[in-house]
Amino acid sequence: MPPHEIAPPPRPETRVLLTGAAGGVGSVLRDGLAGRYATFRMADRADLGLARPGEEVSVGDIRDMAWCEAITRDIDCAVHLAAQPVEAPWPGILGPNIEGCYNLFEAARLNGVRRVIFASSNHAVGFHRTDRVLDRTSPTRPDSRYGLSKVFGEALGRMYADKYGLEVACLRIGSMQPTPQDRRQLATWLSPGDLVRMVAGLIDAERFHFITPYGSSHSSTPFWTNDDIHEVAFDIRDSSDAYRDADLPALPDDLSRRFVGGTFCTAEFTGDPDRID
Ligand code: 15L
Repeated sequence: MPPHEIAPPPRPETRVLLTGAAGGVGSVLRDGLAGRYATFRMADRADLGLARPGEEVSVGDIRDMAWCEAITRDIDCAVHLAAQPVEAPWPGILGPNIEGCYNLFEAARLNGVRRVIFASSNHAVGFHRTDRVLDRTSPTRPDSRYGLSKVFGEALGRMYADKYGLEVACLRIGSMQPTPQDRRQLATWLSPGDLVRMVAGLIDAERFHFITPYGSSHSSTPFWTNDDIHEVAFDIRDSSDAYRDADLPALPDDLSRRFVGGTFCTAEFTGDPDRID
């Protein structure tokens, strides 16, 4: 059995780009989506090693517009992961997550790429309370400069969908880990297999305009629901409930437990938690 059991693609002729292919999420997708599509182009600033069978490989910087134009050429669907992946001082966010994200969407438009799947994050909605269940109508509430950059990417995607007709999915990834690492992740955990199946579902979907699905496996204590997203039928098979009785650490304080973004919310926090409804 392949590492992540998954149905064959309805359109194997699809040409797919994966930016950030050397990262944690990217490596899982590189393995899990291998062999599915006519073109499978890996792009990263880090070493990607030799191209594997059926792959193309390109090393460059997402801040470089010429490179972005080169990697999006002859592509139907760009899966855009390349980014600073956690909170950082502003200059570390600005280059890859703002300028780089713009470059990728603009290069995709110039090259006639039909669909972009943008790796957004739960930190785009991190300052929502954990005692509510979010859906696609919930407003963004970034919990960090990193979360703010994901809101930027989502707004950029919305503009490219509405103005230029790109199909855009912003997958608000929870916590992609082999297993949940703490009690918060009983709500946010996304198994590697479900990640692969979700992204494959987004690549293979017949059509959508702009969607912001949440990326997590099943949970009986969810922070969000995808019930209202009818365009894409996700094949989610794993559940964090299998780890509910495990000896997982709780987050360190009340504040980080109160909000979806956990410790991303408490870092640098000088606000008044009771004013955040
Ligand atoms: C993210 O967006 C980060 O990229 C990842 O490192 C984790 O912090 C994850 O969110 C999470 O919230 O667990």
